[in-house]
Amino acid sequence: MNNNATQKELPIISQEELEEIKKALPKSSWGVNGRELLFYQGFWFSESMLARTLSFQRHFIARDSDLIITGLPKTGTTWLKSLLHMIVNREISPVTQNGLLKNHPHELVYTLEGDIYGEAFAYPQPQHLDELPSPRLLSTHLPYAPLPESIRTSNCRLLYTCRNPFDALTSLFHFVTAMVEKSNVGEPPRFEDIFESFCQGKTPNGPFFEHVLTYWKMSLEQPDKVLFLKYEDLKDDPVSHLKRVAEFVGMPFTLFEESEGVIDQIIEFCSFGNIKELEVNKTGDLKTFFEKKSFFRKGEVGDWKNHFTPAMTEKMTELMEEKLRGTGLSFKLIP
Ligand code: PPS
Repeated sequence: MNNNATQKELPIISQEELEEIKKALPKSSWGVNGRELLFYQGFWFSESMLARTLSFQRHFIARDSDLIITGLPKTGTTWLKSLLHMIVNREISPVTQNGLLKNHPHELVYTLEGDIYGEAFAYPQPQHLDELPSPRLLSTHLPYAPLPESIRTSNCRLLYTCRNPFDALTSLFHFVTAMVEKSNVGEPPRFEDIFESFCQGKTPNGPFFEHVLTYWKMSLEQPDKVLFLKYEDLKDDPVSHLKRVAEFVGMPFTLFEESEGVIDQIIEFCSFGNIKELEVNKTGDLKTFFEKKSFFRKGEVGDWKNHFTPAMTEKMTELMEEKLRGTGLSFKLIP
């Protein structure tokens, strides 16, 4: 892959073409005010995310040096963005002056199909990507198979974050509820409706287990290409996992840094309690429809216990056992 390759030419995608593509796709509601998801390349996307995804697929050119965070929504993306930003920039901006003091993590690590491509540009235009210095820190919620070809074939590295499905679903429910309340359009969703959709695989970028398992498999087959991280592991043993991340991106901590406490400083700075309380994350919006604070809710393992009925617990447990059987993957459900 040519490391100097640049964005493919605009225009992104025409409305006409999009309508043609949409017509041919299966559709389903998912318990949020009758909003529809469309089934594209084996996964479910909202209408606006489909348009952005198509643009992203067609136009993005990866650099070998790119570091791309991937994962389903609500599985620890914001946390990993913070940690990765600090690991990569630790020489030029130490903890006391780091970029997270003045920027929300999503403003430092762009979500490709959310911030860069599509109709509602909030931050940079696609050309801006070419101006970012290497290594570029980027992110996407896309499953593995629909990723732009250059991501799959270049030497860029993927850091996958996942979380147990019980907490991921609970977090998604609260996030969507906050979005509906902010927009003042329609009724807030019901937990039981989102639960049923989730079990049927119908949530944005779902099916959940298929998303997780393709990256899991890739991480076993190509460990230099895909690093697989679990939210619960990061909570349990942040030091080891921070070291894994730093090694994976080719910037291991030196013994001197370890003895100076750099790892602990990064963990502490990015801890839920600290980062949630930063002024920059407490007020204002990201684009127009997300409140910055909605990306920091409880930050715990096991909050699902406050939402699941015994019947839901049984159903999700059975589904998880069925999907993960023989894969070697398991999740921790309580702290
Ligand atoms: S998004 O919209 O996909 O970017 O959301 P994502 O960041 O993947 O997930 C949001 C959940 O992660 C929690 N969070 C954190 N946990 C621990 N430490 C830190 N620093 C942190 N930052 C965000 C956030 O609170 C959401 O989980 P819930 O369970 O809803 O609290």
